[in-house]
Amino acid sequence: MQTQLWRNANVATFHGAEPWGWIAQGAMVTAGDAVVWVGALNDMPISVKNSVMHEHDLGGACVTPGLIDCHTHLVYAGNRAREFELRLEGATYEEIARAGGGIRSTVAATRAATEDELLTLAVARARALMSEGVTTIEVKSGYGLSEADEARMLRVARKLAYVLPLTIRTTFLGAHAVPPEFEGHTDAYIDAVCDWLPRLHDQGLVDAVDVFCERIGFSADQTRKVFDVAQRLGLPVKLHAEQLSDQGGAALAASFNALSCDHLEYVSAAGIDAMVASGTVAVLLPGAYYFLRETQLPPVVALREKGVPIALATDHNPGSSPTLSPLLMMNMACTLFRMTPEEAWRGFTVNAARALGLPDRYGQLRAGSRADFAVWNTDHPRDLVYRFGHHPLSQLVSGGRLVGSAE
Ligand code: DI6
Ligand code: FE
Repeated sequence: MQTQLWRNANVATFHGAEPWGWIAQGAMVTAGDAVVWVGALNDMPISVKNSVMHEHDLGGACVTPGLIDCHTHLVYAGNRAREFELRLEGATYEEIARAGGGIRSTVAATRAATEDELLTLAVARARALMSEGVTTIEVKSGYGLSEADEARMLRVARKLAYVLPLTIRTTFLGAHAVPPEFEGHTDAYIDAVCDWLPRLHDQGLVDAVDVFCERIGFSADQTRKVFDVAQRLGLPVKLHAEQLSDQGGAALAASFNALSCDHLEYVSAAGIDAMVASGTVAVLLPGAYYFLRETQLPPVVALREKGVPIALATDHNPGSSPTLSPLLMMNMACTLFRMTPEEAWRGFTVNAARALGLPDRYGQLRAGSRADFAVWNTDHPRDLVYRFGHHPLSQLVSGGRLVGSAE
């Protein structure tokens, strides 16, 4: 197991009481896939120093935990550029969905693709996320909408972790839309989803369960049916909640101790209180807010005042958030949602880890953490939130291995 010293760095650990968990003129020692020591170089214990076999001089660069994208729909085929034009001409996202476009058009393209084609497309997208420092990705199903097609999507997501040096968490989102063969039979479709879930779980394909709880998706009662099955199987739940309207989804999800409620533009005060009580993370998705030209802001001030942890994610998907830039999402979280740059960073690191129910070795840099980190061409991570459209990653380390560099 190689012990490596990464010195001459400013480290944002997101651990401890300091803003940013900041360590100026810091150094980090990794052994195998773990961080064994982080601190000011002068404080390094002699025993740690003596164990070092290899040194990297980072030249005063800034180091952060590897980013965690805790909400993506990364596996799909086709694109929805035409739908974008229709929306610019005046059609709304909901109108397009009700007319059979939207999610359903991506379902048709995804069903028509082979598993290898889906993997090739997803790998390219995952690489783009890695080029902005991502080392962990949550991937949802939801464009298959049959047992076999959902299984295929989840298998492709699992394969990503073999093809690329990433941690992948899969989420079953069978209840994303009603497929054409169940048109007009939403309750029967929910029964089918509840029937598939135990078998998908048996195949080791599911880490968590999600539902699109929305006027154009599924009701709170239908959501509860799916969550009941998840709970019986011991699977954690999360929810697409109150993106376009208040359906009481956040309170329902909280009653199942949901890991996260995502979107939340229309969440009520009661919904927030329920999330506080259950320790549920709020995942805000500025890409979808921006791309759908929404005007109802998520209640950042109330979430902050009540102490709800806030995570951010790309929500990468072809319909409402076709972005692969976590750094741009951080910038938008500040400009659009009035979050602080430090909050934005915590949203893609420590709080994103929590939103995925990952052990605390993810999303922070301290002794015992997984050695997932990014080295940036700047001296402070606030600089990466302020700029946009740059390519500031210098090196990416996943599980202690250098997996990408700008050189
Ligand atoms: N909310 C979203 O933002 C995506 N799914 C969801 O439930 C949109 C998915 C799509 O339009 O394809
Ligand atoms: Fe989503």
